[in-house]
Amino acid sequence: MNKTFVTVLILVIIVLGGYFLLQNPEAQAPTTGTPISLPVTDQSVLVDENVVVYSDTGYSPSTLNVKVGDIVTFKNNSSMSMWTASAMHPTHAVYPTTGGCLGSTFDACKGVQPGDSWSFKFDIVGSWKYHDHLKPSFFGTVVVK
Ligand SMILES: [Cu+2]
Repeated sequence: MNKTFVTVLILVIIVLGGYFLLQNPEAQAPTTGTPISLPVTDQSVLVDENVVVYSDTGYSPSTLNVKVGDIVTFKNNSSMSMWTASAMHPTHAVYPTTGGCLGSTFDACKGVQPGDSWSFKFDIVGSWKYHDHLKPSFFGTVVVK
């Protein structure tokens, strides 16, 4: 009697254990077909950043290469105002567009405060020198190809 009870108990444990061993992997297996979406590199999101930083030591990089139609942002990280304008000081007439405040539209026409920036779109191929109208010893070049 006692031996039969123990045998039945062992059989029940084996059957239950087998049942859970078979059930658990099945329950944990992914059943829904939701694919893991990996981030896709979208080239159109990667906008070309053409930034020239103006600091208390001048413009950096001193020469920036861009493509025709690119916008260049002159960021004033210095402690003084920055008035970026086309060569030559003081007429600013080298960049061949008229209609700016002096000789060319490539002219901020005012002092840009520290922390602010000024942007200009280069539509003409060439090597365009510029300077800070308020501190003409600080200058640089934008090469447009
Ligand atoms: Cu000037």
